[in-house]
Amino acid sequence: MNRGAEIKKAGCFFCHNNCGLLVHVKNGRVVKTEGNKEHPISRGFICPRGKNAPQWLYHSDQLYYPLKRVGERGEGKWQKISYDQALDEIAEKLGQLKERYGAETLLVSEGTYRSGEFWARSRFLNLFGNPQNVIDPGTICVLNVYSLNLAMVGACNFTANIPRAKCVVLWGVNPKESMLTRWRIYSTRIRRKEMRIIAVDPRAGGAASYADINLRLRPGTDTALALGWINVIIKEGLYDTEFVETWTYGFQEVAERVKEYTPEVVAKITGLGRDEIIKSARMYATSRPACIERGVATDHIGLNSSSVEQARTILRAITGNIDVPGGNPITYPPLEIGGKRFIQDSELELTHKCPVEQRKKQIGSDRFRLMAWPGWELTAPYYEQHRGLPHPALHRLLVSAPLAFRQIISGEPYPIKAMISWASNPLIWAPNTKLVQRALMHPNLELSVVLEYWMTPSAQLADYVLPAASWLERPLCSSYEDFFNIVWTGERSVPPLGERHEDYQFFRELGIRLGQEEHWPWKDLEEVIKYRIGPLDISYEEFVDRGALLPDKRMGFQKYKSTGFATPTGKVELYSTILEKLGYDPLPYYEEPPESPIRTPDVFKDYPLILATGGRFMPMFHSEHRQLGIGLREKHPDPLLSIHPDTAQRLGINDGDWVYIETRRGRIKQRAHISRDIRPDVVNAEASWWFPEKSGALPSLSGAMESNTNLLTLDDPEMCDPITGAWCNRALLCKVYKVNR
Ligand SMILES: Nc1nc2c(c(=O)[nH]1)N[C@H]1C(S)=C(S)[C@@H](COP(=O)(O)OP(=O)(O)OC[C@H]3O[C@@H](n4cnc5c(=O)[nH]c(N)nc54)[C@H](O)[C@@H]3O)O[C@H]1N2
Ligand SMILES: Nc1nc2c(c(=O)[nH]1)N[C@H]1C(S)=C(S)[C@@H](COP(=O)(O)OP(=O)(O)OC[C@H]3O[C@@H](n4cnc5c(=O)[nH]c(N)nc54)[C@H](O)[C@@H]3O)O[C@H]1N2
Ligand code: SF4
Ligand SMILES: [Mo]
Repeated sequence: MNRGAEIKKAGCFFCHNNCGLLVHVKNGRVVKTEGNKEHPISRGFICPRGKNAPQWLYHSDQLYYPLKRVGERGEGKWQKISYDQALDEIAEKLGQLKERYGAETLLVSEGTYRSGEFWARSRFLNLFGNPQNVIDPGTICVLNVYSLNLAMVGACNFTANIPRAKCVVLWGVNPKESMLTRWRIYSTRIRRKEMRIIAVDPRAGGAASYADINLRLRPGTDTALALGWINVIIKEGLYDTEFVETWTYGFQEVAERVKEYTPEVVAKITGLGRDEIIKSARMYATSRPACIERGVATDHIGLNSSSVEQARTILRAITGNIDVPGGNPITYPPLEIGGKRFIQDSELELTHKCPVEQRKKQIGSDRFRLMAWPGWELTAPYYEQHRGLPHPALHRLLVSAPLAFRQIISGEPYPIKAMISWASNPLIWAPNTKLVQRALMHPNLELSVVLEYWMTPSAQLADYVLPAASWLERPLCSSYEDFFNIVWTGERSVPPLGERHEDYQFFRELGIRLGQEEHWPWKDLEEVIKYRIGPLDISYEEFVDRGALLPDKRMGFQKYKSTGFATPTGKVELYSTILEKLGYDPLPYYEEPPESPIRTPDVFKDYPLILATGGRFMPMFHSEHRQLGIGLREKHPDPLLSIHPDTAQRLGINDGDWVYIETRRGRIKQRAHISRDIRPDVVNAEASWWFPEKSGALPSLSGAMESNTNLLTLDDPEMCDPITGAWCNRALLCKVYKVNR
């Protein structure tokens, strides 16, 4: 054992589970990690990523010092400079650009939930006068769903109460690979035969292999299925009349809308059998309580993506499964302990500081209006009245990435001259990699700053790369973007290595240099935490030690009975008056995917397979953990394309062959993984691949153009979801052929 080791109770941030880990520190070095059995949520769980944290932290490729570009962008020539010099130069340039082009000229790119400090980015931008020109995968990852939930239900309503559900619908989600701590609950309950599972997934593997009914629909046809279920439930009188009458708005309009979506019509659209549609609708509606566990798949289908969540919300409501144990709870802050309140993210953002006239300058706010200021302004009064808190900007306000990259290149309607990218690797996460590369290298972009752990392909194209302190080097305090009334906590294990700084400190120090000094009183996260727990009777040491702060009564259900729902009508708006005010159809409707055998038959002739990109797999988390020697890549060295044996045989492809996957937009290669789990007309390509072991300079960019599925995805703004701006990573058309060596 590690004699003499100190043990720190950290919160792991290698993924969204934030497991509590015990970090063994010897002579100032992290030597070992293990699960913390006392953690109130993760209860001792640890996965291979968490276990390999020491190899990760001390890997020779990690960035410990700021770098300034000396050659051309992408040439790979860097000079080591001090953190202060980097900040001075960045602040000076940013100040000049603001003066010349206005505060809206800055764009921020960020990654999906990598820390609890999004409020600091918001605060910086509000004080700077920027209308939250922020791109983030949230547009296609749950934040779109959250915004729809706020509009229709008045709170977050997408979490599923698995421990008490009698039936769970796994809707385009594979928690076996993507939500490991949750999967533990699933597997216990599945083993005990305590719940039924309906999987809505074109694949049969992973979690879907445990399903009682697996609806292997044609990709992208999810709205049709959901509307078909509503049709059956209403026609057969399987809905909760009392909840519908008392707590919903627009039931008659819904009943009218779904008339056309008969099981026969839906069977034709989805490729499912009429009887399995009826049977599954009955199973969901009659096994109360039942919940829907949503996944990211339906956020990735472009045009019709909002309609899926609208229809799912209707399903949850009419079956009486909203906010009941075993259903889909509604959750919202603040965290209250003993009548005292933790200071939430939204209270730290200073949204009122951004001049109101700047709001209309947010990129695309006149086009994709729900996740922009027009939508925010409509939901804010209800949120604020019900919670007694400012309405979060955080990720309620996002710019659809395809618009932002186009604007960098065109300079229209106004120039984007500066970009700060933190916890984000847009060459890998954003759609249309070629366009992203053009934008990142464009002379219009006069300042490009990246905050990272590694020299990623996106960092290779920056002017400054600043090293960030990881979860092992900073304390954890996350309200999970204010979705819930829980706060995740953890202790700092070691001081930041080299010249690494907390992302919080970057925004603070940049802000101070730009005249925001009075608004940044806390020098680091520890001071921030002390401020935020000020009203509670708890010390800093106790806070970081606990792993999570839970409210007095963790899950109080049906509070709406006394407060109503935080919507304009005070009810669940099946017919959304907010979407109507924004100029959208207030009800869901089905639309063919942008590329499909039916919408684009000519394309289908040349690209006869349906392509899904994504499909989470262990041990990787997005584009991370690809570095050799941290014990993870070795377990999954190559990108895999899942293909049905019959399709593979027809194409002369054997298991393990390198194959090209080509869409109208480009081609990449991956290794064939032959699997009966996939439909014969569908292939699934793993997302987020790059190869850190390959040369970082152009043209290679660490292999970012070789196997990265975003060379294939569809980002035409006309094909994005009109409400949120979500683009298409799934339900695309492709062809596959062998790489001849
Ligand atoms: N190991 C690991 N875990 C992760 C992540 C990671 O990178 N690695 N990422 C995290 C993040 S940010 C996210 S968003 C989550 C996502 O986690 P999940 O929601 O589980 O996402 P995926 O596994 O990409 O896709 C889920 C399922 O959607 C199916 N699918 C594909 N197309 C369609 C379709 O058109 N309709 C339907 N109904 N299903 C379809 C796929 O077959 C797949 O089984 O995972 C989180 N957890
Ligand atoms: N084709 C296709 N594209 C997809 C998807 C798909 O399924 N298919 N999935 C989409 C989804 S749902 C998501 S969420 C996105 C994921 O996209 P992102 O969340 O942007 O994930 P990464 O590309 O891994 O980039 C994260 C980067 O942040 C760095 N990092 C991690 N933590 C920190 C930190 O605390 N501070 C700083 N400064 N840096 C940090 C990591 O080293 C890494 O390089 O990808 C999206 N893109
Ligand atoms: S990476 Fe593993 S140990 Fe860390 S939070 Fe995620 S599941 Fe838990
Ligand atoms: Mo995501």
